[in-house]
Amino acid sequence: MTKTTAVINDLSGFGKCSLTAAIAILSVMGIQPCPLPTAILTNQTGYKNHYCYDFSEHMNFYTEMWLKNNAHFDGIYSGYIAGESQVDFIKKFIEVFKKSDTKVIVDPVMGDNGKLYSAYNKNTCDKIKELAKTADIITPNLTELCILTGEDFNSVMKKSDSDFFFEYIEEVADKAIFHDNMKIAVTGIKKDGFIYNGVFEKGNADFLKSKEYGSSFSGTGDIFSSIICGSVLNNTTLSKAAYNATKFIEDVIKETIKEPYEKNHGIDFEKYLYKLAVYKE
Ligand code: PXL
Repeated sequence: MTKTTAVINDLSGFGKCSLTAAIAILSVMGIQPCPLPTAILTNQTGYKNHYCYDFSEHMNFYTEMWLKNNAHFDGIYSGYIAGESQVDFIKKFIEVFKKSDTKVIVDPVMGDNGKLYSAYNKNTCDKIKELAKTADIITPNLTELCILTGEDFNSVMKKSDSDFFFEYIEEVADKAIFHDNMKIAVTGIKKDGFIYNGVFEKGNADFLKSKEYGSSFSGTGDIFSSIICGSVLNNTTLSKAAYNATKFIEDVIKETIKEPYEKNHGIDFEKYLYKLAVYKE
């Protein structure tokens, strides 16, 4: 039977992020995404202008109706939220729907490049940390890892020239392994002109290298987390999943920048989704 995952994330008209990325990627990987929107936006918030419709007041109906309809989820995967109260909602949703065979993947979306996204503040971040503690897998970028562990992003980046940078990142990541069975995949670790994603679990760390193409594109974190979610539900190890996600994103960025691009629009992943397909003739 096709596996299902609840996907708690926003729906943005432009930006190729959040639900737009998750629905496409999980579907091609043979997983049924069940979207639960946190907000509906004209476009992601990095553009000069955006309008956001906060979906909070409708979200309880999903829990209520899905419970009445006996919904079962193999995965619960959360991402961008429109406000603090939604974190409590997600925690409750997990309490209601997490069964012994359900994997919880929390992408603790909060910011990038050392800065918080416009809809986030310290309180939201504190709450997201509590949510992250309930996950089996979290997928922060380096900025979000710093927020989760109380490190200062700029101080961490100052160490990136050191030969011991990866050992240092491992120490930081260890602090975000909030319970024994938790695994972390960290994106956007920049060193010496390359960009690395790291996979960490108790006593084990692995870094996956890719070329850095200069620009930070909208939605790549969501593409990464969605591939992790789909892979893990397909019983792939986290290291292999992170390797595949890193390679996919690197390949797509390489194609995207062959033509004029705008980083807010995201990357041209649609044409390459077939590479993630579980069923190939
Ligand atoms: O990709 C992260 C993200 C998701 N959703 C919205 C965003 C962002 C990042 O800016 O604005 C609406």
